[in-house]
Amino acid sequence: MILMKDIVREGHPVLRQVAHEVKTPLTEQDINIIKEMQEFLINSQDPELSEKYDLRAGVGLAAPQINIPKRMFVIYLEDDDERLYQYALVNPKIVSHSVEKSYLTSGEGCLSVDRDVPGYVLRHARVTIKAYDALSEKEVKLRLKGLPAIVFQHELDHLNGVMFYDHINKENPFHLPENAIAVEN
Ligand code: LHY
Ligand code: NI
Repeated sequence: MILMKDIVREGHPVLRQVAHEVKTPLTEQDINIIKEMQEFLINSQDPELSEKYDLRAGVGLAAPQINIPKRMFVIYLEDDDERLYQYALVNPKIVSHSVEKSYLTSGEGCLSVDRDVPGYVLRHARVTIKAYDALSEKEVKLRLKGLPAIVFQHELDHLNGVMFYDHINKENPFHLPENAIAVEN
């Protein structure tokens, strides 16, 4: 079972590495890693289990965050309409995206960052993704917007050694371009 002590924190070199492509279909070992990562997110959102194991609630987790430099991540998130976004994506790629940007009004955080970093993180408002989906064991094409699109881009960044605060404007952390879409979470 993955616990907070297993999640590497900023300063660890794996978080700055470009993660390796993964061979598909997955090995049993890779499937197990993905299952553990999904279990972590589900437990972290469960009031009793998160308290019992002292887990910080999360909606996304990338393999490099548990010191596995492979291109895979999991997302487990319910949106306002109670739609569940549950994905275990391998070798994900953005194949197209909107010109329009969006940002989380509360800023972003990260399970690998134990401090508050103020500022807006501008993301593509809409993305089209291709990936191997470990749940269906198929190549999938997804279109995401709103919070799921933001979480996807945050996790994809982890596969490329990028942290959310790399995107924050240094002179003016709360600077917004015209027409950026505000996303609440
Ligand atoms: N998890 C964050 C979490 O709280 C992801 C996230 C994404 C937070 C966007 C806020 C905005 O679930 C991670 O840090 N995973 O990498
Ligand atoms: Ni993160």
